[in-house]
Amino acid sequence: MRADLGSHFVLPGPLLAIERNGIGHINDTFVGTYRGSSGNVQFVHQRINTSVFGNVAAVMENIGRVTRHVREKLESAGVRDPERRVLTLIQTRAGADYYRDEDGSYWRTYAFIDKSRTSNEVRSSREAYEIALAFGRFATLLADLPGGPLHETIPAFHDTVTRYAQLIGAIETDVVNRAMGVQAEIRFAADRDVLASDIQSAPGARPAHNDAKANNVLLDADTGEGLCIIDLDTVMPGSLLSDFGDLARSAACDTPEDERDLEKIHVQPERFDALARGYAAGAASVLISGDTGLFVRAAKTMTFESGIRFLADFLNGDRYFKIRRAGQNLDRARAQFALLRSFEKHEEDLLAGLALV
Ligand code: ADP
Ligand code: GN1
Ligand code: MG
Repeated sequence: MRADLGSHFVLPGPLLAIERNGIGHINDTFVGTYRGSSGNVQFVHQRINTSVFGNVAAVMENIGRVTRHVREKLESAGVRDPERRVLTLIQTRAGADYYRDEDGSYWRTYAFIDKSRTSNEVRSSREAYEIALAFGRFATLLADLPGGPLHETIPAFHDTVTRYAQLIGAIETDVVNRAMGVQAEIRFAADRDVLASDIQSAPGARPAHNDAKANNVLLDADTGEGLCIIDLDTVMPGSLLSDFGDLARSAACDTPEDERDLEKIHVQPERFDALARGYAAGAASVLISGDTGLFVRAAKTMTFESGIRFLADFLNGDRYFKIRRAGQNLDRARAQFALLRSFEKHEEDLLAGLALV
């Protein structure tokens, strides 16, 4: 990040420090510390990944609409600390929500939400509940978003049939000669492509988050409460069941997404129950009858979809998801497939638990 980036946004000055945050797989995130009139203030600067998001204006229009709508609703409901419960876009000096620099990179800036943390590996059922409740409430807050449908920022994003076809394309092209080494994974996926008939079409298109994994919620560092939903690039028409499925694949077990010891990857039924209860409580007014009964199917579908996306990216030479070591996308795919096996094994138990939600 260039040191003068902040000068293009309405920020206090001068810049004292920049730190990189390495969590996400897509964008480049930095935290800038600035000297304000009453102490130091931090902001999040994000470079938007334009190979993933071809239409930055559409992404930013969606985020602007969603964050302003949520902010208004929180304020009119008299909720405490609204500025900690929704992202706040900082405007550029020209009055826009994003800035294009001299190199052609696109940047946005958010107010930094202090005393918060994200959880990559969920620590407890209570934490799982809080994360799910926050995503459920977010769905409720978006239900009456005015102004027509949001832009579709990535076409067919959770269309599992298309995702499977993309995997087949990657196998056939085999640009980096990796297909021979992953025959077992390819067979595993082929045996399960029935999942491609699926949850996405069930409730009809409505505003959804579409990247509802556990670490896209900021938790209050002191109380553990789910505070703020982040990573809004894919907020667009979708399915709440996809969102629940993403939550379940990322928070119903306590291993990292790229865990290499597959023996360690198990669904924890009490975590899954906590996620189902939390999501159902937060989204009670927007879930339709029968949705909760599809939560296990949603979890399996999204775990499968994530696995085939990681596998396809491995075959394509790791061009989409950032990797920090060779083979990481293959490890991620294998871990998702192990998790899918575990969902299959526990299916009856999980369904029985859902009857109580
Ligand atoms: P990516 O799209 O790359 O996943 P995210 O938008 O999820 O990027 O942000 C990456 C990380 O940056 C988050 O996991 C979180 O730790 C931190 N972060 C993002 N926005 C904020 C914010 N407004 N306040 C505090 N931390 C933030
Ligand atoms: C990406 O940006 P991040 O890391 O929250 C991806 C999701 C995947 C996820 C897998 C735009 O999310 O779809 O489920 O990685 N985001 C995009 O961890 O493709
Ligand atoms: Mg993220």
